[in-house]
Amino acid sequence: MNKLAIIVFLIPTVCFSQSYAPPAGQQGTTAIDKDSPLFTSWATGISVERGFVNIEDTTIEALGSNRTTFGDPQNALGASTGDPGDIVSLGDSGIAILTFEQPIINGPSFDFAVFENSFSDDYLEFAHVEVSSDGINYVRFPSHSEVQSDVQIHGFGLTDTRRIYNLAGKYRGGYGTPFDLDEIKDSIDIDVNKITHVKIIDVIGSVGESGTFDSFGNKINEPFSTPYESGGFDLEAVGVINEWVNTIDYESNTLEFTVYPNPSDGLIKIKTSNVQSCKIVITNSMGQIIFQNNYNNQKIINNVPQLNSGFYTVILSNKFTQKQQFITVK
Ligand SMILES: [Ca+2]
Ligand SMILES: [Ca+2]
Ligand SMILES: [Ca+2]
Repeated sequence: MNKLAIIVFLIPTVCFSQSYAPPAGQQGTTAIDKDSPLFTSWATGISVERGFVNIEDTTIEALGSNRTTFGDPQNALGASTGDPGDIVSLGDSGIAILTFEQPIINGPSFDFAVFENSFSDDYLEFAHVEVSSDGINYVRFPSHSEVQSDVQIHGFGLTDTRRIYNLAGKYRGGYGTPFDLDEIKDSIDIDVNKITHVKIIDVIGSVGESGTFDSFGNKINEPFSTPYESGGFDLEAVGVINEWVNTIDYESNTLEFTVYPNPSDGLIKIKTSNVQSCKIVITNSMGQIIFQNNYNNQKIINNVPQLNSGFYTVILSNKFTQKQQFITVK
């Protein structure tokens, strides 16, 4: 049973309870520290469509604009700094689309995490998270809010994060909210092993007409309105945990080596690119193998026995390709 199905199953009993992970630092949290070695890379590209300062009255302006203006979009690129000013403010229903050097894949457990800049564990602004493999078709992570939707949480109101599931902004600044592509692996519009775009969409926290919904049709009640230049979700960074590694190209493209000195007096060394595993075979001028050995992650190979004078072929190979060089021993 996937997690969504589990949530659906639990709903009748968990409504308005606190079903989900607690704040950063507490037992059972899913928050990931910005300095965690889990992160292998960070977003490298961004486009932002700013949302309104107040989507329910678009005549309201902050600093002369009815859309948010705080922070350069570039602030959301690169590693999370935990600096509350190192962000871009999305405004009501604002959108940021992040791209990456390598696609994100559905590896073990969580695959990426989104950082907001909240200064506390309970002043929380949320965003929906969607992913795409082509920049056209997006799939939204299933989310759940157990926060009541009768009384509006005001602009500086508080939220118990244990009532929130799969919305970015669940954790305070410096701690990423993680997402697991396994939850949407059956979606037909995306390839969860080749996620090229992550879209962050500010939740409109109003319990009125304009409000946005979780995956179960509940209005998501969060601080509203926030009529400031820095209103809405404040995107600080997106960190990648599981990224695509082109193993084949890596191995074949980097299969380079040098034999030195050449010519030699019979003692040679072989310098290889940092191949993960390779085999070295040395044949004499009659094609007879006079030396062979396997190596792992070895850059300098210096255990080749003394060679008698003559001509030799040094062959370096791995499971993808092979290359050779001719050497002379005087
Ligand atoms: Ca995963
Ligand atoms: Ca919002
Ligand atoms: Ca940042």
